[in-house]
Amino acid sequence: MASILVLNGPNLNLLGTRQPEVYGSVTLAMVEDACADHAKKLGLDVTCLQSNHEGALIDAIHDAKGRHDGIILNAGAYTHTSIALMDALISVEIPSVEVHLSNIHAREPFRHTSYISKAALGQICGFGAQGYLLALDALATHLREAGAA
Ligand code: DHK
Repeated sequence: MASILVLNGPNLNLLGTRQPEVYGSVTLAMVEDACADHAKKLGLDVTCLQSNHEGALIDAIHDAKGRHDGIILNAGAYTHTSIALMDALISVEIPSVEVHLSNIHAREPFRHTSYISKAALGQICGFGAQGYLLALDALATHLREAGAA
């Protein structure tokens, strides 16, 4: 069974209470439960991790090599700043989908740039927590077409 790492970055542990008008009222635990349910329907295994620390996120991406077949990453604000996270994703060569709850392109200009996009298969943003499930669908299709699932 193909395995997917769902990785969330800084401040996403505060989902549910953090600016609900922007990020919604769903908690991270609810997002992770929904990912587990949806993955089961798709025949995928998921592991969920969240960290507020850039180095811990990089370590998680390195550790994913040989363990996970795909990565779903919401890097939070590191999306817009972290060349190191981009390099980590490129280095491990694991197919990745970038997710954001909010539509980053409709927000402040500094959120329009994503280093993660340069390393990801694609980006899903603006659909709230549903974005993670759409990312699972995208990865399931990608892995099936690549013969990896
Ligand atoms: C989450 C964050 O924490 C922000 O820093 C990004 C992203 C957007 C989101 O929409 O999920 O700019």
